[in-house]
Amino acid sequence: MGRLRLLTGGESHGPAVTAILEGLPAGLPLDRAAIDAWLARRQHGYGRGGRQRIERDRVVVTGGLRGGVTLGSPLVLSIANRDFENWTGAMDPWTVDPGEVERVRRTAPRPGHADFSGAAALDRVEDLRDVLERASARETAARVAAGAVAAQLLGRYGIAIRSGVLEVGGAVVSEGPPDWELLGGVDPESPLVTPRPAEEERLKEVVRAAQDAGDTLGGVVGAVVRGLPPGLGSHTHWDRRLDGRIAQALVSIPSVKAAAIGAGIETARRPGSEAHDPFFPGPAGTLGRPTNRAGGLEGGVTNGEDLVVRAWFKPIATLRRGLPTVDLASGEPVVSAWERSDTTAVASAPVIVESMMALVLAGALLETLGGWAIADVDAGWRTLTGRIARWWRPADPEARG
Ligand code: EPS
Repeated sequence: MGRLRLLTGGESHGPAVTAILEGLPAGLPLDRAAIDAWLARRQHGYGRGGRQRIERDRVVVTGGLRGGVTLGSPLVLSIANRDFENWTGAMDPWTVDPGEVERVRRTAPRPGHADFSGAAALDRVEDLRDVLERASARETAARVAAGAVAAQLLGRYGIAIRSGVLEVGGAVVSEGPPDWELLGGVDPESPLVTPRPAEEERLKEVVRAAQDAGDTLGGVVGAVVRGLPPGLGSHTHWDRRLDGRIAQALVSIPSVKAAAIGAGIETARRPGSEAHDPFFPGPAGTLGRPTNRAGGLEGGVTNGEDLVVRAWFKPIATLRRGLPTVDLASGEPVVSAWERSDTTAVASAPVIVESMMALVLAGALLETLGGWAIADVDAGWRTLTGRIARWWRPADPEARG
């Protein structure tokens, strides 16, 4: 993540999930309410299961912050799992009750989950619980807390992100890459967080039908970042290219199976004359572009246009109706187990996508600007924006510098 490093830890029904964000400058004021607001967005949405009625995600900071201002040391962010109190016998880090451990033991892997593959990797096939607890998408709460911090750093320089759900279970709200204006239509309180809240009854029907059938649904999420200066990332080496770093960050979100930048999917089917974005002289010597098919990145480097991404989520792997599997203890064919699960978690996904984007982009921005004291980062911003001022202006005129 460029200059930022993120570690997360914690199991779904353990005491907490935790993020450690390393590489932030000292002197950055943080807004706790804004972090909690992002955590609440992640809990929101039509189609979630019973777990979200138990959890009330709030950030607890145990390092790297003093009086609401970063110290430049690793920032340690935790979110308690309220459900842990129902799981202490099985999940306490030190003392477990063998009866409880046996009660929650799983030996039949759910197809599509990490149950089998993770247990094979860690030699835990006799109890898949050891794997599924960590593979749970509960871990994304830690990413969102860290992402909300990264977004506050970006916001200091007038860089903002919008996101929304574009499709649910094949029901399309908006085809193709989204743009800033489209995502301005998202109401974060609407049931499915799409850019067309008036159409969400139709989508809720689709989710309800899947729920009734004991099935699950995926979807497509889009995000747009406005205000990024040209020149973040690098064309010089494969692992410095920002497009590759963004793709890795997005596909690492549980359930994401594909990611696209700009009109990446659509342009593969078009001739070059309809795939690229011509330059033309803009006002006062700036560069203008009539289109943004590249989605804000060329050669793995930001080009000053809006950065546009989409992520495709597969349906949740825990189905009430189950899927055929094999009990690894007996070798017998069985149907995968279900206690509770989400029918779709796609409405919680936009803020997770924003978080991963914010982390990668804040890391890239810090890499370019340099400085470990916020005053030096601000000076780096002024130097960069001054150097490129002939052809690029910040979207937000209030942006520092
Ligand atoms: C998840 C299973 C469900 C989800 C969970 C992810 O939890 P449980 O097994 O406790 O019912 O609710 O997501 C969260 C807890 C969350 O906060 O997003 C899974 O197996 O990945």
